[in-house]
Amino acid sequence: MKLDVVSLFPAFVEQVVKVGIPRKAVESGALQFHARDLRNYSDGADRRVDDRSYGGGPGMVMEPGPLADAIAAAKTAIGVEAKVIALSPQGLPMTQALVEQLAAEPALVLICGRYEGLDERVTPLIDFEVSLGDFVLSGGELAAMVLVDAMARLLPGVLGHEGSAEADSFSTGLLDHPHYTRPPLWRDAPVPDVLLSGDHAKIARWRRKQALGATFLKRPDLLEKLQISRTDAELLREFLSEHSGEKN
Ligand code: 9D3
Repeated sequence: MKLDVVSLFPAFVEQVVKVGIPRKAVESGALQFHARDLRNYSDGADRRVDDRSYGGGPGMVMEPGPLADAIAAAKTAIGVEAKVIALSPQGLPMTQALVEQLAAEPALVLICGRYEGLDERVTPLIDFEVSLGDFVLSGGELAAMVLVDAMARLLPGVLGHEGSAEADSFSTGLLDHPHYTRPPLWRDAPVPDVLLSGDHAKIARWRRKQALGATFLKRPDLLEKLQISRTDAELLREFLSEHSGEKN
């Protein structure tokens, strides 16, 4: 996939592909990434890309001209049909389903807003807006970096089986089960016997039960969206009877 990110802080946005899985995605060729400096598309010698808001009020607005030119340059550089996505507080909430849909695109142009937002007249250039959620950031850069990270791990060949996407929380619709590693006894806390048993069917059943229980306790909203099977309902009953009287 090809990504071009338009921002006033391209050196910041670039950091997302300097580490971890997004870096691997670039190194393997699964991801072609470019951070584009919006200031290079300023129409003044001052490199300004914002101006005061018509109608008054505090805060600056991003001018349409530099944004339009930067988007056009990004599309030319990409060379194939690319969707344009603005990261904005007004956008669709970012979910795994949306990330999966976007990761399947051949190319995307991501627009990071600053100040109060973009001049409304650039909306015809934008396919849709994406938000990280209902809290206030100082700009779109971190949201773009989150989206890049979440997409990179879904690109073909990027993850080995250590993260096969279908085992992911939110792909199953449940929270993850607990994990344990050595030592088998640590500060009086043992690893559950079942995990040392070598009985893979029993382990899978235990993990499913823990995932259902954790989701019930911490994210009941996720459970309500799911069609609970009879075996899952039984596993959840077991979990609750085994955990009655616990704080968490
Ligand atoms: C005075 C009105 N502002 C505060 C509510 C509006 C406002 C404009 C621009 C608030 C935040 C921003 C900058 N935020 C983003 O660009 C942004 C964002 C966010 O703030 N929260 C969640 N997701 C995103 S994606 C981009």
